Amino acid sequence: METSVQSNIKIEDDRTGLSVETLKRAFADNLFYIQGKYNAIATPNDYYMALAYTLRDRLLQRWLKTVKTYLDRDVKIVYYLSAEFLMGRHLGNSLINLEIYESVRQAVQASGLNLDELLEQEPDPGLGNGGLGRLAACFLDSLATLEIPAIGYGIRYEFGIFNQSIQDGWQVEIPDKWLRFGNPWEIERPDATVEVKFGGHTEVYHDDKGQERVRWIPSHTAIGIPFDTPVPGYDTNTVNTLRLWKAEAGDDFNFQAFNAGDYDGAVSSKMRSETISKVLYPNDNTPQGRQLRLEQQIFFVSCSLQDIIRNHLRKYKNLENLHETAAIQLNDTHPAISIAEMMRLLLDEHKMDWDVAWRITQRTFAYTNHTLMPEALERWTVSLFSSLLPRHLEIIYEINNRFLNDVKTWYPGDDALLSRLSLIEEGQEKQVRMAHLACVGSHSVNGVAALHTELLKHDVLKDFYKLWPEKFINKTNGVTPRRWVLLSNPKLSALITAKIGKTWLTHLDELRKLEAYTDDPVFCKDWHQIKRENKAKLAEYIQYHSGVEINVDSLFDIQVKRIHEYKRQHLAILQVVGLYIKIKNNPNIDIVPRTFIFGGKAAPGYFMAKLVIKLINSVANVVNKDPDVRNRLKVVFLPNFSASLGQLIYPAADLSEQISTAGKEASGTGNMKFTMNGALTIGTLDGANIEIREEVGDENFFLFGLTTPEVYDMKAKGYNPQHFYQTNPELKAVIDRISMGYFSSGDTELFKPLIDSLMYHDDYMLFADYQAYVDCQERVSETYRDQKKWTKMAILNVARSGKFSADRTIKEYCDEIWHAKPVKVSLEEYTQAHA
Ligand code: B1H
Repeated sequence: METSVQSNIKIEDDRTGLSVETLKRAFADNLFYIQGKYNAIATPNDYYMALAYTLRDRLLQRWLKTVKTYLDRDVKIVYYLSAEFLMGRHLGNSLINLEIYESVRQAVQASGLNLDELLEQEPDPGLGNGGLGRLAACFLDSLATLEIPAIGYGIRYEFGIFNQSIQDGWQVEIPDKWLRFGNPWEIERPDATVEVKFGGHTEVYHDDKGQERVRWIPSHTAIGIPFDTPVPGYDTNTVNTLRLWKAEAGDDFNFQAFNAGDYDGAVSSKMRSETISKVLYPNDNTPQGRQLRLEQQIFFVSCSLQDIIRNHLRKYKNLENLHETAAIQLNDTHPAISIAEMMRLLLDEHKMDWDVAWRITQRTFAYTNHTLMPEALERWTVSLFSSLLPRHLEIIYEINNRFLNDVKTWYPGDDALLSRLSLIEEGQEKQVRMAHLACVGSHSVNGVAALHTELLKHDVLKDFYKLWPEKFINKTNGVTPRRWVLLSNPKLSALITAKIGKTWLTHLDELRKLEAYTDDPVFCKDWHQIKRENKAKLAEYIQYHSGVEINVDSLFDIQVKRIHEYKRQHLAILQVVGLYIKIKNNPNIDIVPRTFIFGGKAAPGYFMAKLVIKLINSVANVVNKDPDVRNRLKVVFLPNFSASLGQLIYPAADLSEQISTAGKEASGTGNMKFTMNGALTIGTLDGANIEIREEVGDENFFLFGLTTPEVYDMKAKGYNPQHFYQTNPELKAVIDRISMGYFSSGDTELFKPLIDSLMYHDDYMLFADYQAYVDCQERVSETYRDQKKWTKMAILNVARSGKFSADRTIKEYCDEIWHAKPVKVSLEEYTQAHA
């Protein structure tokens, strides 16, 4: 087969050709010339690497042509700044997006190998914690697919999110050495290195025009080396770039100290720089206020902004039109120091006047908020700022002065308003409020689901909303159907494509056409059969990795996400204990067999979350072994939940658990992945659940629990969890069972912190929602008894999930925030120019 790319070369090139024969030859060639191996001594990793390079070659011509197109033409580029990019494995995704999965499978098979096994060799690049990092990755996929010029900027962590193992029921963290065998997907660009300053002091001086300016004399520097990874779009020539920065010691490596015999001193300052990009902070929804974390933030922000400015100046004379060529999105406040850094670059390095610099900055930046959790709002002490980033602190004070002066003229005499809005929080220790910096310095502030944005406007950021209502906008999250349906669930995808063609992959709304088949018995039978096969595959994995045998025909009830009290994994486990007690009290009770599957990591320093994992495993240990249960109830904790495990799990789910306390989950994105793969949701009116229910229909969604206003109300009136414990005998029995040590070999101390927190505080209102949840689960079971009805509901969930494509989300960002337009990348010209 010849592609249009080669139409004027004629002979298929081994680096670009897509025929099975060429792929097979290229694969063998890469094994020999890159891995330096031949078949008899090649390891599975060698084969994976050889195949990865075969794919990378095929991406490269599109990639370089994309870069060239953006350089040659007047295009607006979207820069997505994020401390996290949870990209997932690259190989499978490249096969999908280049649409060569089948040819490569054949080429690999013809070489006597199995593609699935090679795909499993790839380490999952875990450069993120959870939803926020994965959202950044889905956005890059959609940006490339929609042919929007875009670059993702972040940190090339040497160690990503830890690997989780479970020992004696407890989480144990294992370092993630993901770069151990090399990374075939990245290209180092040492020629594009930049320098970042830290510490020291500032000085005022007068420039040639006699104007007062500030100079920053740092105490030390680090350098950032970019590593580029291609981001291919689906069914397009566009291949965008993810540019991640690695930190190294600057040129100020102290040779004098070294020569004078102070080896330790010289080496330790070098190590200090290299430490910056060593490891991802493993917290989700609770930032760590450590100096190194702030160093990471300024490091990748400064590298990225300098890179953006350098590239802009290569094309244009000056920076005054920067906002016309660049849209910079801040993924939460982690890169919010950008506002001060951009001002510093424009003022100090590019000698711009304040007003011009500020106008450009505000027009360039936009900020996405991802959480309402009060503890997650980043603040840095003024003392840390002044020692690490003295110039940035001055700029922040100046921004604040000017801002508060404006507020004074708009709302004279309202001192309380001033102190609420200030970028500086007064108190025992003064702190810089990063969300305020981001709001003031951006032209757009968005939440990630409708409810979340409303709560931002009327609660967390209400004072800013009062000043600038036009800045606030909602952008409900989405996920890419390429990775999360086509790659993860090939059988369902084939069934869908057989009925409605393949356009749904880029126009997910077309899934609506499936509604016509809900009463087609053959289609429904195929659908059910595919779900069963996906469940069998997961069951096999569980059996292999956890030794638990599960009933494929039981209801697979799944909750996978970071472990957090607000997400309420412990509510699910309380309900499991309730069910278990019912069976114990009446061993012949007629219940629908269920398998409860949990997965997720706890932040290493989050004791309560780790105790929840221990509780799940302890309940599993008792329930799974109890002969009275007779396999009608199984509990599994799947260790090391990750993007790649997600690809196995979402397609196998019957029921998706989305049970956070109303008003706490900003959006959720796992909820969308489950829905797209035909799971029904049991959930609260929180985050994007609300919109999922709106789309799929009330009758196809299992809703329970307090609403956000009810949660606020109950708290305001003085919530007393004891009341629920005392008045609900089932709940009491559950709590007592755990307290008495039933799941901890008689140890009554083990789960006491968890039980006490529920009994005396219950911040997330599990007790208030307990009965509603149990009753709702009963409705789930009754519905599951009617498999035909269940399948119909599942089909309708998929058919109506189109809104949750990240393509829809990105189109909205492009139209309403970035004002960015698609740019076609043509390979024809490339071939001619190249030939
Ligand atoms: C989300 C985070 C987060 N919100 C701080 N906030 C972090 C905050 O390392 N830190 O300091 C890391 C992560 N993550 C999630 O974002 C929300 O909880 C989800 O509801 C949402 O779907 C997701 C994407 O918007």
